[in-house]
Amino acid sequence: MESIFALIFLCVTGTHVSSSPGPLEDVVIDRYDIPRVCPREVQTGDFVRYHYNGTFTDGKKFDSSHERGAPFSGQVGLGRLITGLDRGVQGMCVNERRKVTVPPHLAYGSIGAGDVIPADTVLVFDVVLLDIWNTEDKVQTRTLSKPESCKRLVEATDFIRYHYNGTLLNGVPFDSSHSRNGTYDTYVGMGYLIKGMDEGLIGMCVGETRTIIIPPFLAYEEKGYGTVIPSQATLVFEVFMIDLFNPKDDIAVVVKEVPKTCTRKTVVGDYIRYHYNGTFQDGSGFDTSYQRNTNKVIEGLDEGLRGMCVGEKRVVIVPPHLGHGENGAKGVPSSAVLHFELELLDLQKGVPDGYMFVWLGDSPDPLFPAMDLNKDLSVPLEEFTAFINLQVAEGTGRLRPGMDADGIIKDMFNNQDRNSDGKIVAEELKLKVEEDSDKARHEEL
Ligand SMILES: *[C@@H]1O[C@H](CO)[C@@H](O)[C@H](O)[C@H]1NC(C)=O
Ligand SMILES: *[C@@H]1O[C@H](CO)[C@@H](O)[C@H](O)[C@H]1NC(C)=O
Ligand SMILES: *[C@@H]1O[C@H](CO)[C@@H](O)[C@H](O)[C@H]1NC(C)=O
Ligand SMILES: *[C@@H]1O[C@H](CO)[C@@H](O)[C@H](O)[C@H]1NC(C)=O
Ligand SMILES: [Ca+2]
Ligand SMILES: [Ca+2]
Repeated sequence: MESIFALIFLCVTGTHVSSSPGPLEDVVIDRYDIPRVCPREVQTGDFVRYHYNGTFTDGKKFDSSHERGAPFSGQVGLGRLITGLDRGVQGMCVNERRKVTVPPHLAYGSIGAGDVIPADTVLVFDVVLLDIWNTEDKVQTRTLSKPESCKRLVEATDFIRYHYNGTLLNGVPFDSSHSRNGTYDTYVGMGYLIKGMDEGLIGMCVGETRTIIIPPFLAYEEKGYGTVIPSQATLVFEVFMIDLFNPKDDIAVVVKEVPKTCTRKTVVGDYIRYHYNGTFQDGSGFDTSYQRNTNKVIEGLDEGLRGMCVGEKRVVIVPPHLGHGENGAKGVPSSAVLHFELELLDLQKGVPDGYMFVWLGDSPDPLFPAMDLNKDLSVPLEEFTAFINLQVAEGTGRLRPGMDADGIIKDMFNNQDRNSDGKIVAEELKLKVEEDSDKARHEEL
């Protein structure tokens, strides 16, 4: 079509005389299908993409973009189209259908075009507009919905997770994060995305839905993308922001409530019991629980639990690099920021890693006579239990907090009762003590 029109355009610029009676002076436009919403109309200088069928007035087809296998793309009003079509698509909006009847002097004149179009022929073009853009265009964004409070806006170098639906300007979808069952996760403003997306995502907040319209020169340009994005296509993204952080972020601690009396604050190694509500940035919950052991929590939470007193409530925000990272965890997606509402319920000084019982001062020396409370040279479990509980009660020893004391004591007893006859004798304890000083074993007396 382009080549025919270019050829003919040259011919048409000469004098033209209409020979048939009652000739058309100008193009006749029948806008037979106009979309309800028409945000933009074609103007001279715009680039357009459209499908068309070209017929004679008797309905016989002489050309069709469908038969050529691709819609026509070109710039309006600069002589790349026949004059009739340059005029005929003016004021058109995307998805509009119109019938443009072009008199010969605005088409192929008295010369015609090869053996396709005879001289002095009126042409009828059925046109549907698919895309419209201009080199002056900018990325357009429009917020569709947004949470009332927005603590933080997307900035360049942030890492974000979002859902999106991508369509062409005429509404035909080309891609969606939902089709992959996961969010799209990326750095923003660092060139990993098409230029228009890098720009259009800036300033969004978590929970916001935004439409981003990107002209082709800030998207996939002439190349297009695969079979889904044509050359020179305007792209429309609807984006829902799920999560946002910066790799430079540290944890954030917001103290909500501190009790009046606070005798001691948590330090590393303490045994604590706390309640927490875990949520993502969008407010959905991932976990609620009591947690017992600070050794096993994620780095950011471990840090966020320090310096807390019993009864205190705080919120700790943990970026993924101090949380479950790129791998995520059960119920936690890759690269998720975590919010914890914490309440400290109980705090006890702990025992060193790997120990079940520690002496707080010097241990009795010799140990066996001290353990053998009734001096019968034998220590059964009951006596051993009484001895250990006595140390705890008198403050000379401490059992690992947060565990079943009887269970720990039984384990300790079994460990000393070498021959498993249900009692410890002096010889067994001596063996054990020697072994321990050799191997510096954990967890025992
Ligand atoms: C052109 O003809 C095809 C069928 O051959 C039809 O699908 C299409 O709607 C017609 N009109 C336009 C503007 O493409
Ligand atoms: C997404 O999930 C649906 C249903 O759970 C499944 O049929 C589909 O194969 C999944 N797609 C991908 C890309 O994982
Ligand atoms: C995208 O489309 C899906 C379903 O087709 C819809 O649930 C979702 O809200 C749309 N928008 C975004 C930003 O994902
Ligand atoms: C967790 O959520 C429940 C229900 O909303 C609330 O009653 C409780 O105080 C919260 N716990 C913490 C530690 O904030
Ligand atoms: Ca005894
Ligand atoms: Ca024994």
